Amino acid sequence: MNTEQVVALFTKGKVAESTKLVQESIDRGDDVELILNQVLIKAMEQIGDKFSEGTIFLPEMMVSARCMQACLLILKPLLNSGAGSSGEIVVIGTVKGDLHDIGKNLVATMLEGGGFRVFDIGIDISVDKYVQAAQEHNARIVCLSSLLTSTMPYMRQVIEGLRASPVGGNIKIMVGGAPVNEDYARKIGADGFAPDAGMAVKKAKELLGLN
Ligand code: B12
Repeated sequence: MNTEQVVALFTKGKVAESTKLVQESIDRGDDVELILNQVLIKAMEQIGDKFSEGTIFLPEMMVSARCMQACLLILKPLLNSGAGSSGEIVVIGTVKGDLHDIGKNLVATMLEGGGFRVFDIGIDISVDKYVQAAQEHNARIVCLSSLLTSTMPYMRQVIEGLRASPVGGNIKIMVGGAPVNEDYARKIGADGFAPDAGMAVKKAKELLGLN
């Protein structure tokens, strides 16, 4: 299985063939993290690039997302192998105006695998909803995801809203998503950033002084 094959299947919306390819790769004994990071996520990046170049359009991006989600369902139990439960509570969501959730879902899965209790509050989440969820679930960490340069600035508003809320003193805020980086995270006042779901688990533990 290689990235080009996956891009071709994904952009044609071939769900059954895509999942078959992933299953065969697992059955051959290929490393699950390699399948995820070196093939599937790379394929999604290339699909994004093709969209930017104008060689594919929104429908292809939409069917690709459907294929990716089906493949992740197969990988999920293998990624989420559990590494000792801290039981610390995380609230995670994608910020207002942004509907991308594949990366957020992966981060949630990996955090669960890392022993956290995760409340995924979905996509298009306003400041008020983050604050409400953080209070309701007594969260130690709140995670914000943004995939659009147009929704990144909203993360700052969420951070300010959370800090000003009654639970503000007690929570750590972690941000991520393809256009986000360490510098930006620091600039908007986040406690932490991670470039991918695996690193997100390490960062979450570090923020709470676990390990
Ligand atoms: C799939 C996809 C879609 C799907 C989303 C389906 C879904 N359910 O999520 C659909 C078709 C709906 C879509 C819509 C749009 N999209 Co889109 N999309 C993508 C694409 C191809 C892949 C994203 C993805 O799933 N990647 C795979 C996952 C696993 O990676 P990830 O999200 O980056 O997450 C990883 C890390 O970033 C990190 N992470 C993510 N969140 C968090 C959170 C925390 C706390 C931490 C620590 C880490 C972390 O960990 C993850 C796992 O390793 C990207 C291309 C790209 N390069 O990102 C474009 C892309 C993001 N989309 C883009 C655009 C423009 C759009 C639209 C505006 C298109 C349109 N004209 O309508 C709409 C916007 C809709 C909206 N309001 O949100 C642009 C954004 C450009 C920009 N400058 O902002 C991109 C970059 C494509 C491009 N190159 O032009 N899209």
